[in-house]
Amino acid sequence: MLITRRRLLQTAGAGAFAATGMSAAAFAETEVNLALPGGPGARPITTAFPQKGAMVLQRTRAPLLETPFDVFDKGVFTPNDLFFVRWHWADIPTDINVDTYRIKVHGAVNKELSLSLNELQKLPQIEYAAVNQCSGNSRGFFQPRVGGGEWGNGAMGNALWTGVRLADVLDRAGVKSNAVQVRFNGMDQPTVTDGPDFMKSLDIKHASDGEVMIAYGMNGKPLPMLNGFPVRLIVPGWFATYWIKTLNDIEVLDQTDTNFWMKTAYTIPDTPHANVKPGETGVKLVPISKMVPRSFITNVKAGEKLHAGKPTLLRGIAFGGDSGVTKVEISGDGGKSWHAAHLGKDEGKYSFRQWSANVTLPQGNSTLMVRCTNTEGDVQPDAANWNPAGFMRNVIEQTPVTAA
Ligand SMILES: Nc1nc2c(c(=O)[nH]1)N[C@H]1C(S)=C(S)[C@@H](COP(=O)(O)O)O[C@H]1N2
Ligand SMILES: [Mo]
Repeated sequence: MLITRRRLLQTAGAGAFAATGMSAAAFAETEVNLALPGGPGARPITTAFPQKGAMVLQRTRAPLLETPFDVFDKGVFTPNDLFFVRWHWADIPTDINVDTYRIKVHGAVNKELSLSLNELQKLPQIEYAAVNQCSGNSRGFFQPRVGGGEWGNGAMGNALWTGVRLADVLDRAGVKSNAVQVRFNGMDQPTVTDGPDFMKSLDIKHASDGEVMIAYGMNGKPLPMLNGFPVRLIVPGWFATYWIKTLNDIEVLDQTDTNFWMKTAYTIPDTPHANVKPGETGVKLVPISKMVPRSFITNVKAGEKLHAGKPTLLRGIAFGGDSGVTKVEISGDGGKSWHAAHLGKDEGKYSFRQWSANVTLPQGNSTLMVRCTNTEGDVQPDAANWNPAGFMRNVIEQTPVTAA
């Protein structure tokens, strides 16, 4: 149902994609300053991408579009047209024929499947809220600077996802007893000869847990083309790199996947907070996996002037990573003292959670801070982590303000 409605948009989508060949400057309407410590923080705001509103333009081809941070102050769910976009290869699908679209299930299975979208939608429907966050969200704040997309904090979003259990699809195919992992591939293709196709794998136990979803709905609507229409994988609590878009190939593997995107890219130091010293060598690397807790103030910006001696309302969002939010605390004095914030409605353990709190500031300069503790007892660290890929930032963020 969610999928067929979307056919109307196909022609419009394909035409508008021609714009993605234009230079960034050609459609820069306004600018935003991401205030990145390592250098140029100015980015154009663009409305040139199909089904997308005003987005921070990080790169045109393949599209990297960041959600303007103000969006996170407006609600706990990120609207589809403002949801960030990230693709590795520029050869991305611009036109989907929903009648001929098939999801192939093959490899170590008893019966190969070629599922149409109609067949997929006949499986039991599930729905939950979950945060999709790029491993490199906030990479632009790494010091010393690292290579890669210099994101601010907007390479994340929270949506209500609707779809079917990956486990139900695997059951229909009948997974063989020698299965080790399940590999996911989408319609996008490398644009250079011998470029590695973007594919990600999950262990068979994880893939069969009944939570991992093949989603066709996002906030009650079809997925925008740039976010993976018609279907994408949802791996709640895990970084977005596993959330394969335009999913059309599921392969059950009888050994551990060693493809480039599992073995080489998207690996992190096997250390607390994936933290190493710049230049450090000989560190064991493991594939990135679970997210970690984060929290943000969304209604006050760095450098803002506030009133002294009376309560100022702070509000924002928090998420637990791969578990729920237990506690959000705020500090108005740079971390010397902490006070519990009020938590908003619980939309599920993988969702953003809104919080609010009052803080009374003295005259002069103050540093506002917020920190989240998840239900596993994990709390955000005081010091920023560092690794060469710029992954897994979750330091307690600081917002300097003045009050008079
Ligand atoms: N098919 C496909 N799926 C993909 C990717 C990709 O390049 N191709 N990138 C992954 C990464 S690294 C991220 S951060 C998320 C971004 O999801 P979004 O564009 O819906 O925000 O998609 C993931 N799924
Ligand atoms: Mo990502």
